[in-house]
Amino acid sequence: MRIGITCYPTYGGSGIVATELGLELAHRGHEVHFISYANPIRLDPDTPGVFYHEVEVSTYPLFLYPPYSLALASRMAEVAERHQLDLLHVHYAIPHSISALLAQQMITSRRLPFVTTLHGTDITLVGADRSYFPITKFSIERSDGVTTISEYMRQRTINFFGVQGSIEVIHNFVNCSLYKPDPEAQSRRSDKALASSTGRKRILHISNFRPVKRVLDCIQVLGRVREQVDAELFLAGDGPERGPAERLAHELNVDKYVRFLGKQDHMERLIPRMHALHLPSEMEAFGLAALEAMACGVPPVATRTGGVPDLIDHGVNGFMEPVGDTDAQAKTLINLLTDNALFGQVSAAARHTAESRFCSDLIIPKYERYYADVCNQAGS
Ligand code: GMT
Repeated sequence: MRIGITCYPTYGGSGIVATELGLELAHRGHEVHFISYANPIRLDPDTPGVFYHEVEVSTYPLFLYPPYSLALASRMAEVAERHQLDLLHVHYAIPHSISALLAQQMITSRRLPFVTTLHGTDITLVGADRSYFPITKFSIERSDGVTTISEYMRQRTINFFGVQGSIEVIHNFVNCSLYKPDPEAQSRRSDKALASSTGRKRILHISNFRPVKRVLDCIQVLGRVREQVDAELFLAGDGPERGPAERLAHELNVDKYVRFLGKQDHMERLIPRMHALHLPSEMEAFGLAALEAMACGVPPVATRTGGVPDLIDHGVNGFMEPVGDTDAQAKTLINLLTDNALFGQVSAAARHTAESRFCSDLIIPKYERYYADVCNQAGS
């Protein structure tokens, strides 16, 4: 098939899923055209079968807010015509699905179907905003196909928007050949590249540092953990809560044990060197970071929220504690980091979950089948 993919190209789960999906599809022989304002961060445009089309957003004195959605729609229609795309697949409802709808209407010679994948905050935050609620609902109703990444998100979208029509759950996935355990790196007592001192346990947090991620809880929890375990915290990513997190680390006198790594391009190299992933989010539609950690045999300590229970079986392949309960999160991390037998069991179960349920090889064919169904219906 020839597929056009649009996503937010910056850091964030939806862009990562879209990019990895495009790469996997290309690997399976499809022709994939990314249409966005920048090259998606994990995308190597030299990959065979992958093409990148930039959306140029011109400024004009009248445009206080340059109309990106319109420039995107024009580019989608142009690329779809020139490359005879079979389908557009947009990730994150606003504004991508509205641009896809416009592109569909601009092409009069045939019907170009489009699929929208809902990732989380497009529904829970943006879609809940009064200014965007009606257009989000409209965009879902007008999509030829809608998928989302957890059962929780499916229910929440139906309940909140009262949308008719089916929403398919296709979970997040991970490339299990790339994301894999590295027992030697994990058991190494120090790590020069990370400037990690001898014997310290390494806790990782990955996010875009938005308030919904509760990064400050990571710092609070580290403070408690350090009362009993010589541990340090690595924070990968960047965003608005970085400054407050740095200040809190200083106030709690743990700044020596907190390392801000910034945006990282090769998470598959970083994660296997860790002993735990801490994901204390207020809301997580699925929790891709937890899945990537599990594939590397790094147990996640997450919050029981949103779609996380689709992934984590508490006490078996990871842990879930209440949102904001930093005492419970610290206690769980202390147990995990001090009980080698527990660590070994959970680490192995985490890897097994990733391999047996969420590996790309299992999930990508679901997208392929879904695309075929949508194209058949659009053609009939
Ligand atoms: O919050 C993020 O990490 C970014 C956000 C996005 O939309 O880019 O991620 C969402 O999509 C990911 C991929 O499908 C999910 O794994 C995350 O759980 C989800 N984040 C939230 O719901 C907060």
